[in-house]
Amino acid sequence: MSKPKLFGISGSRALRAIWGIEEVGIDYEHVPVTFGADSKEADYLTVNPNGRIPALIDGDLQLFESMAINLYLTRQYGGALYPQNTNDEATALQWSFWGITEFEPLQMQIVVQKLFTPEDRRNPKIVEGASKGLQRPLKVLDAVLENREWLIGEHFSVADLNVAAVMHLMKMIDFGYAEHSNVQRWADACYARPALARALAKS
Ligand SMILES: N[C@@H](CCC(=O)N[C@@H](CS)C(=O)NCC(=O)O)C(=O)O
Repeated sequence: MSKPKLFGISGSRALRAIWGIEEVGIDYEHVPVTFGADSKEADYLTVNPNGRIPALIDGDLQLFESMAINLYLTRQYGGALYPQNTNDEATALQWSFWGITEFEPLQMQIVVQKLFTPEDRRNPKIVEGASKGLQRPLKVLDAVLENREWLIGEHFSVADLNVAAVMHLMKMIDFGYAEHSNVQRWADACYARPALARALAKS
């Protein structure tokens, strides 16, 4: 069988899945499709009809959505990165959905303002509102991490991977977690993982 193919450049949400595949440590082909014109080409649209990155092909499986890709990769190849019982598996799903529903939309408002909007057209109220809104999920995460190092069990798992991967964009806008020291400690530990460094080194 041919190697799994992972589509998408690291300077995008595809980083989440490149980090995931680097964590599981399998041999794979990286196809650096950008989120511009090449993600709208006919060939790529047969892989991800949404015209977005990342996407994965592994044997007969074609998959889009970064959280789903990481859940699949860790279940299939990740050993202890994937929860070993139904309760922990449900918790990993919970955190993955939480990341992209409770955190990402607010985070993206700030990212769009700070990274993609010319300075003279930025609206500080949007950044202020989203930053305030983020305090709610951050408080939740901080409380959960109060007496534990990782989101599930005693070691880094796909739950940490998916949530930290979603939150990774906050690093690019220097959004710190000063009031949420448990989040800061956990984020520092996640972002120190060699697999992330390898993922960031990809085009
Ligand atoms: N929910 C998707 C989001 C993917 C996504 O929006 N990717 C962006 C790059 S950061 C993209 O491909 N944008 C191209 C477009 O929207 O046309 C996931 O997590 O995989």
